[in-house]
Amino acid sequence: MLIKLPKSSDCNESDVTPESVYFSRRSVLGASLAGFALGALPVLGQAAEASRYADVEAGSTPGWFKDKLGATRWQAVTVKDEAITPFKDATHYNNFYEFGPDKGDPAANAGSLKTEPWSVVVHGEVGKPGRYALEDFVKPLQLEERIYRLRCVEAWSMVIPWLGFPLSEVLKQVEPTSKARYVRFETLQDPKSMPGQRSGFALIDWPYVEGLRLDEAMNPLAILAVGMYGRELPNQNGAPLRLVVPWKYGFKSIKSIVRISLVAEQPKTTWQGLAPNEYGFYANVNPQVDHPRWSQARERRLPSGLFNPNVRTTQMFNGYEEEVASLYSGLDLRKNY
Ligand SMILES: Nc1nc2c(c(=O)[nH]1)N[C@H]1C(S)=C(S)[C@@H](COP(=O)(O)O)O[C@H]1N2
Ligand SMILES: [Mo]
Repeated sequence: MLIKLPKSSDCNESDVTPESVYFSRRSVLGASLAGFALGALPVLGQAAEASRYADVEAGSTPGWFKDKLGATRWQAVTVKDEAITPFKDATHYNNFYEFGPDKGDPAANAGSLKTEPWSVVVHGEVGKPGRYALEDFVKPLQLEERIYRLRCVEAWSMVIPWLGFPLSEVLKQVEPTSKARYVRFETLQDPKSMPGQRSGFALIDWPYVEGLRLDEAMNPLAILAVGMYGRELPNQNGAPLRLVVPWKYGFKSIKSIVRISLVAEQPKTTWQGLAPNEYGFYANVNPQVDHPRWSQARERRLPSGLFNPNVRTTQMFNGYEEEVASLYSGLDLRKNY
């Protein structure tokens, strides 16, 4: 599969001090990245690549992940001239309400999540339904590094180097039937290991549910991630398997997935169900359509502090307009927020 790296993915703003991490990567790959096609990318050694992420804590690295990591296609998609968010921020400023409502709760509490063994049920309008052990689920897939902006609906953002594979590859393998029009995802429900599910936080009707239209799910930018920063996913970031949809607000990128269903009707999703006037099914990043309680025109890019809030302009579709705008031609994005 060949994905072109469109120019609009690149951000040319130079108002952010690049992290040392970012510079060392650039010096490895040099200028040869400009305008490349995926297939032309050099495959670098695992050690060289992983060492770029100097501030990353070692994980437990399950065996199936180690096997995959060696053949990773590094930098399959990247953002130009934007610093990668430090690992510490990406793993200590989280939304994962199953582990509590505050940004620090997931890092403090997600250690109780047991991610091995893990299985994923694929069912509904598919030719090949089944329950797959995670290691079997990932076996036919090649890991790719995708460096994406993540824009939360709360108006903060990060740049995260994910490791994952295109969702389309998984969907093709399970053979959606002609009735399949949407994909529905479900997070693990386990009040024993997820304290937020015991307290019934914010009236969420667990499990957390998200969904995409099938054509959105087939877009090459939509991935299922199993890692970040050259290692497996930390629990607080949605281990062992999460969705990443970079042109949509972060709440679409559902964590710790146990069920993927191909369905005919638009799924009822968690945040839309909680506050339908504030959170829509589409949730495309759109600086022109404000949240009822705050503007979406700008965002705080982490790390962001009192003296340097690091504010930047929010881009249409989070900077992925060229790749995804055609999915929404003829759709009123004000009504379908
Ligand atoms: N299961 C589940 N998935 C979730 C959430 C959640 O609370 N539960 N929060 C979402 C929100 S609001 C955001 S912004 C992202 C945050 O991902 P990160 O913590 O890895 O940055 O995860 C999303 N996925
Ligand atoms: Mo979010």
